[in-house]
Amino acid sequence: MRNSIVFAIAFSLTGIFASAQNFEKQAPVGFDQIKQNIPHGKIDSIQYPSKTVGTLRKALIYTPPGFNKNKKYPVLYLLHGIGGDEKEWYKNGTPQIILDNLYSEGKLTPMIVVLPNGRAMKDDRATGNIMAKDKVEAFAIFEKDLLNDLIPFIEKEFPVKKDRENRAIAGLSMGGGQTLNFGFGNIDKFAWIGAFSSAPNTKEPQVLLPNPQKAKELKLIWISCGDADGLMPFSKRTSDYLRQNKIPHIFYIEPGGHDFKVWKNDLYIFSQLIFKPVDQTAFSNFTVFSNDVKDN
Ligand code: FER
Repeated sequence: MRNSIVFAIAFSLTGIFASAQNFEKQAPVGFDQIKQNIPHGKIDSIQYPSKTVGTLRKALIYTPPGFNKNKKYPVLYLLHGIGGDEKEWYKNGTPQIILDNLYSEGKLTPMIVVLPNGRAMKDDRATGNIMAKDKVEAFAIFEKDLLNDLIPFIEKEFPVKKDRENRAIAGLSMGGGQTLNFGFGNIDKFAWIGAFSSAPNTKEPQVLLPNPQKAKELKLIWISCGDADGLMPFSKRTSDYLRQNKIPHIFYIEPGGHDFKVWKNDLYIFSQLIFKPVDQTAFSNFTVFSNDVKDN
């Protein structure tokens, strides 16, 4: 009798743990294919005055299907890589298709997505030597442009929620480094961070987060990288530091290299996790403990 009670309890606990594993780790076939019979969101170009750069700067903005000006939405700032600009995600990652499809399945909290140009300089096009010192530095200067120019503009012109719990930042490669640098550096401004395949612009962990316990205020720290990506050490050292300091986070190592196949998958999963209650106990289902991962 007693044995069967113990067995029953153990069995139901297995069920709880099993259900916590119901994270989709790979987007299903067709997730990025346009569907005609569903409602679609809208992509617009905007321009905002930047005191930081001294120019009018461009960004794209995606408003969700059924967008209603009388409601207020959380905002995701989604950042591009070293070879891109405000159109990189749109052209290569089709976030509007991925998110439209997720909305049609009821899998997202309605949000506005802003696609900025993260190279904060007068000529912010990805032309010439994209690795030039001033161009790389412009990715760091973007922190000021984002906080002091773009976010205030979005909050003035669009119906958005303005507290940190309704503001997320994510990005790929240089944009992943920006996400970690700006996200950890401004925990009072962002509660959700998603760093995809972060680049060498990522600050060293102790500089990034001198007071690691502060990171517990974040709702979600997502760090991901393709298993064949040479930039893996920048994600791994960040995750190692968080783990050493017992900061709950997702470290998701996925099949793939440094490309949009990986980043589209990241957006597909990350977008479903934000602006919702989070179950941090389920994070370990994503995490391959980084001791098991070889440095490249
Ligand atoms: C570098 C290698 C890669 C680097 C930046 C990158 C600034 C960025 C790649 C990307 O954004 O895709 O040495 O230095």
